[in-house]
Amino acid sequence: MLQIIELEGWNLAVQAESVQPVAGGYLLSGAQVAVFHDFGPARFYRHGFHSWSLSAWLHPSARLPRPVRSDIAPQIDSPELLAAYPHASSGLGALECPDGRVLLLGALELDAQVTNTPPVLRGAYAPGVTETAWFLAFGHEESVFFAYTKLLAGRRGVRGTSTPARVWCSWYAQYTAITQESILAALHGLSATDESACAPFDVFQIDDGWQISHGDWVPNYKFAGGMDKLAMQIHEQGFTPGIWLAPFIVQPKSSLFQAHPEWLLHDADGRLIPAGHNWGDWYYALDVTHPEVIEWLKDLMRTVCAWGYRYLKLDFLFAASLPGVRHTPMPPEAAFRAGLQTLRDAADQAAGGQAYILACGAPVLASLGLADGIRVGPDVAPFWDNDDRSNHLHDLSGPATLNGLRTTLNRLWLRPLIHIDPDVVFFRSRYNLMTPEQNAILQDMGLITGFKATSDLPMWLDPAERAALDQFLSVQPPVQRLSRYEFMVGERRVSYKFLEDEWSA
Ligand code: 9PG
Repeated sequence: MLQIIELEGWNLAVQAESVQPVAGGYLLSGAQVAVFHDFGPARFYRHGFHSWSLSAWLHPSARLPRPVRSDIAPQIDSPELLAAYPHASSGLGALECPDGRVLLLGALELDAQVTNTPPVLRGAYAPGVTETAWFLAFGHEESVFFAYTKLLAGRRGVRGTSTPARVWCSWYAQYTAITQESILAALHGLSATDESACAPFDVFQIDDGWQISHGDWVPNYKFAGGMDKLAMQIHEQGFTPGIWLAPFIVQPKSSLFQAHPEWLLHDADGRLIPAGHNWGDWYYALDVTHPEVIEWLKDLMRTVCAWGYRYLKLDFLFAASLPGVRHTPMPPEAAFRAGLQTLRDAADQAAGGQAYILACGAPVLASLGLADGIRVGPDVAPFWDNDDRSNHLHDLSGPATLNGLRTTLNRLWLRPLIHIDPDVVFFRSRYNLMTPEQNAILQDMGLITGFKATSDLPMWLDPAERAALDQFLSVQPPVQRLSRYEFMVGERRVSYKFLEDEWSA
């Protein structure tokens, strides 16, 4: 049916199976819906598929070429969205009409995309999706996004309502070069019993570099003392032990890859589908609907929980959603969510409900209600931009503080549903190429999201930097959003206006 809706002077024609007014907007149904508007050229809110995928308000004149490297497409965004980049959006999309108010079209079920083809905003569910509800709202930006979160909360659930833990994470200091000794040195440098203690952290998290390979989640030669002993030592220093895993991906060098090629996602011709390229090789994805894979995943959760880890950073999770032939056929986000549900249930059971799951590289809307926290942007880095990736390869998902801030800022609306992790901030000037202003604006994002993490090695910080870190961790100033790009953080006005109308003509 086609229904005409008049919204305070603006005309919309809505094509859907049904259109029904609800609080704050309309409920639509239909595998395909279309909203015809008379806004003229309008900014478009594009929401990326997973943690690292570009989310931004795009000016109608924005020239944003498609990322060059199609071979690593799933690591950047969903392959379907990249086909219509950047005017296709994951789950929801929005337009800013000339008076500044916002029209939002948001899916209430998984596996949907919204595309901007002026003067039409289209919503489409993936083939095979049978529940096809949408929310359409018009009004002040913050209120329409908030109304959408309320409906998502009812459908998918809410986690992460408490104050997020303060996390020390090993990644952004030593990357994969961590050793048992370097981890212990950092631990003792941070611990409360140390004279020069600076750090009221809650979680001490070991990142990538401890395992033999992605697939063989056993400690490598650098962690010969065992991960259980390390968890005990972390616990003894008063921190919750945290560990990084990428449970859905498999490297060719792993024994898992050799032993169970049939567990990996293949295309219809039986060829392996690469999930991406990192650590110097291609990596592949598990079919998380395969009964033996499900058992293996449960076992992995039992193992790390039995070692004593309670904060689980589960990374590269998008891999479960690749298009491919599955043991049990299902659309991409549904497959991912089934895999995350397996991990959630197994971790809850093994840790008596005390496991915290931070989803990373994860389909965002499909993680709601299952993960406690989610990374909402690409990796930050001790540098501002990533010229090769951003400007030459047109890929805005690469590690760079600018990329992290941009996508995080455009996902702040998710906060009522889940802890949103903007990634770490830096207090060190050592091994840091950012200006004091760039550092400060990144630190402010930690305060705005309330998710506070750093990787700075305690011995890298001078006394003033230690004091600044201590202040950051101990004091939460009130935060008020003044506009899309401006905030009051305590008494300070903080502006991210440099993110407004990037790439416009
Ligand atoms: C460990 C890291 C850290 C980090 C995660 C994830 O597109 N890329 O090239 C790309 C590289 C690294 C990456 C994400 C994307 O980092 O976000 O916090 O845990 O893995 O390997």
